[in-house]
Amino acid sequence: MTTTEPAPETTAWWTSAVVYQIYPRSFADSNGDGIGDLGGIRSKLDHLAELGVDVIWLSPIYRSPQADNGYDISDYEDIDPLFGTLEEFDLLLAEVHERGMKLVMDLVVNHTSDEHPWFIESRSSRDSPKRDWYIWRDPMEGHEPNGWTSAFSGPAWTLDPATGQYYLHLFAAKQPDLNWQNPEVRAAVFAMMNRWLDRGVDGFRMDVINFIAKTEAELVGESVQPSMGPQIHDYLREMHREVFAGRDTELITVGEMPGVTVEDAALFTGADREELDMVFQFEHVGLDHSDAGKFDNLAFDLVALKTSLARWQTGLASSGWNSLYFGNHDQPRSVSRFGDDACFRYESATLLAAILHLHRGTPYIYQGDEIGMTNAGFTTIEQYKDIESVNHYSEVVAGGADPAIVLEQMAFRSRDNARTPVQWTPGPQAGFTHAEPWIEVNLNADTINVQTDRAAADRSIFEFYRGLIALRHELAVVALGEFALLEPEHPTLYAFTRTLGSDRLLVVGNWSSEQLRLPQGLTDDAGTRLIGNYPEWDMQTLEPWEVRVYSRAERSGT
Ligand code: TEU
Ligand code: CA
Repeated sequence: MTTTEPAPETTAWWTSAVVYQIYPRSFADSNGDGIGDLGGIRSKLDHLAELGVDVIWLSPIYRSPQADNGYDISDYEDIDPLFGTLEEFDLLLAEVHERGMKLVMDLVVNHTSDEHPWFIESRSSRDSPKRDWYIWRDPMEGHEPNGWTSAFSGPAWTLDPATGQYYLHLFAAKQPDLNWQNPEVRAAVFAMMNRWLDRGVDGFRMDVINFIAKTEAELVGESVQPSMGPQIHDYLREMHREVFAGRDTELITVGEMPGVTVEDAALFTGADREELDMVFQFEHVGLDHSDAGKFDNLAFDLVALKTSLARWQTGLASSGWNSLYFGNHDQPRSVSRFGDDACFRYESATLLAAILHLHRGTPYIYQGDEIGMTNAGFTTIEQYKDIESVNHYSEVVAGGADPAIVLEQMAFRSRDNARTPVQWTPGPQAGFTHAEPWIEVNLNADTINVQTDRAAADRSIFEFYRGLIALRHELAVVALGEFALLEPEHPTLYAFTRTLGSDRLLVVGNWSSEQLRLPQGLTDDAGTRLIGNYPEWDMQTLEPWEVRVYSRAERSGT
């Protein structure tokens, strides 16, 4: 493809769209049981419309025993009563559409719950017609068939005593993996997806979708995992044919893919390949810990982060598309992880937002990031609810680890950091619920909440996000401009340009809590400042966590 001919991706609506992720159980509780629900989401739609987001992605709301907060589904066709009903879902969908937004569902089809009727039938006997819908193996000399490990500690195989075979679960034992080699499984999943699209949903975020094709063992850090089989491309193309064909231009599809390389991603997202619109990659969120120890905290290195993101920008420049995120329900809060949430919370939260949103790709905002919510601050094991954290603690403490050290690591790394209730107002339970919340509200809720942030005239993180989203909607260069990293070796400066025809944006950010002298000439001829997080600025210096976006297009600064 030549550079004069725009890639097909560049005409897609989602190049100028921003997605907002809702983790329903922690968003807003409408019926006073301490758990967020559809009524809560409906009551906050104006907050999201005012922010300006184009798409809402809901983490799973299907019927589920909630062993992994809904990522263990026992009925794909119904809403969990914790969250509401199908009727209420239809109301929510209509209200989202009325406001000009789209709604994306989480699709968790690498595995089901062990309480799904498919699995209940599959485990009932070796001759069950659904036996082959899951992955069953004979014991190997009285043990697990191989050394694959579960992401939530322990082996990835559990013995079913009644039938004497092991079933595979890459996550919890309550999350058995479906066998995608079986065409009946694929047909059942595609039919279910079609029913949701017919109901009016606008696409899917696909949970660990690269795990559906499994081949032989591969060592990932200290844990042994199956490697991604080549059939993955066939499965995704079949899905495209069976589900998306004919309506894909209105939809958005994003595949979550731990371990995916940029070369793989170019294949998954190349427009002519008819697989996915974009993928969530993990390279940039894996730099500060090792695969072996998800809970180890390595020193943060900005050069490594810039190098990684720049490689993805370049790797998907001519074909394919990036999704952009610094946080989600599985990651620590971005301002606590990458910024300075103690001394420069407003500045570092807005810098992170500007840098992320000005890369080329579709940005994802995780709930609460638009007001700079921070890590949970938990200090006892009883405060944690996440299966990954709780299992990890038991496993390593049983193995002799010092509980105080494990808790310290978890305070930085646990998924629960991002799962505390959204802080709406000062006062009891931060306005999230009238009851006891399912997980504790952060102690800083009286100062960090939506009401207080939105009222903070010049220092509202929400307002800053609003400005960034508006820029993406207004300026083609934000959506499509070519990316070039500047000063790649600088340890604290994050600088890059975006260029489209004669329009050029320059982004300069100080990723540190110290003043920074800009390299000579960097901002000469930069043009007008479009957006920034300090009310006044000096051409040659960046204040702690200061970020500025300059434009050479004819447009007045704000
Ligand atoms: O996560 C997949 C994943 O690889 C990790 O990010 C995961 O959170 C964990 O750290 C594994 O070590 C997806 C979902 O986003 C996550 O919430 C689910 O728990 C998981 O799949 C299983 O469905
Ligand atoms: Ca509720």
